[in-house]
Amino acid sequence: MSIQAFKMQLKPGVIAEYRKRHDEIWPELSALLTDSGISDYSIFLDENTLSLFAVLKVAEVNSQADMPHHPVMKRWWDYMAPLMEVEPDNRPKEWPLPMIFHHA
Ligand code: RM4
Repeated sequence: MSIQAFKMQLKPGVIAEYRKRHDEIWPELSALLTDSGISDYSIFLDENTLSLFAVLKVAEVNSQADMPHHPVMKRWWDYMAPLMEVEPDNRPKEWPLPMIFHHA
């Protein structure tokens, strides 16, 4: 298992909608995350900068690399694109955050 963290960027004026969509996360997306080896996935918001901080656990054996090609993932990214800074293919822009300290 490893812990990964990265940043994403929310657009202005959409905090409530972003939260609502995650409160109502699609069961098929939850299943895809779990089946891909991802657990303990949290997203935190910096309300000053609208920066989203994501942290998650990734199993030793995982299929994280396949997720961007999965139809459910693509559909979610298309759905979320109006709320986030995205790449041309609608996946969210991600800035990796290297771990500096961990207390287990
Ligand atoms: C985020 C973003 C990420 C996804 C989570 C579940 O808003 O779309 O890519 O992993 O939702």
